[in-house]
Amino acid sequence: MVAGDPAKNEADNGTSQPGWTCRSARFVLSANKVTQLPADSDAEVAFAGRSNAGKSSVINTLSGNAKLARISKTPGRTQALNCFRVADGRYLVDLPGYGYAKVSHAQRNHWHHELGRYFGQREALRGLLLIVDIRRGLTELDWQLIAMLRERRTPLHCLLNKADKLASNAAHNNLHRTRGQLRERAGGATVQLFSASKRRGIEECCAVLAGWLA
Ligand SMILES: Nc1nc2c(ncn2[C@@H]2O[C@H](COP(=O)(O)OP(=O)(O)OP(=O)(O)O)[C@@H](O)[C@H]2O)c(=O)[nH]1
Ligand SMILES: [Mg+2]
Repeated sequence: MVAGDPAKNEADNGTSQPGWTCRSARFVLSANKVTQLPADSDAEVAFAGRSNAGKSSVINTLSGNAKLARISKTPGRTQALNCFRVADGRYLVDLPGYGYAKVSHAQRNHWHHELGRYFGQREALRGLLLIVDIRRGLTELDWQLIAMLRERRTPLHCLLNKADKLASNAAHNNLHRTRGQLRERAGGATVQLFSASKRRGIEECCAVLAGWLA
């Protein structure tokens, strides 16, 4: 995709944004440490959330490439900071999930340390996409992450993923409840319904990402 080419962007089936599109995402690198990521002077959006919430699936759905990020039925699949380039100096970063009990102590300590460093120091981080399983809602570990984001004043957008698993009424009830919780505890955070499997919510999500990485 040519950045800023309106003709090509228009043909992009609703995932287009000025200057770049999620569909141009290409794998760049897999980092075991924050220091291995692209230059901190660039701009990126991180995809975070509990293990198995669907972070990697969301990246694949937004990019229109089912094989871009590895997904798995088993929680704990992503064990790296996986970086995808959408435009010059613009990246999406798929983070390892948290909250999976069967990860080894060494792994958990490693990622606790690296994610603490990432959220504490990463200047390139322009916004966080928090992926939540709609059936589970926001959990204590999510709130800890939200608190870190508030401290550094980084925007947050929450996807209630796997919306296809609930009837429409139940999904909307969860959306309203989560919106209320975020209003109370997370200032300007926004939230939407999403389904990676049914490709639902793509336009709304891409518009948020485009705003952050403009
Ligand atoms: N029904 C349904 N299943 C989904 C959806 N999104 C993801 N899944 C499934 O949920 C499981 C986990 O998906 P992943 O994308 O690997 O989850 P993850 O958050 O990246 O997991 P970790 O890398 O372990 O942190 C897979 O079996 C996906 O097929 C969705 O919108 N609907
Ligand atoms: Mg993953």
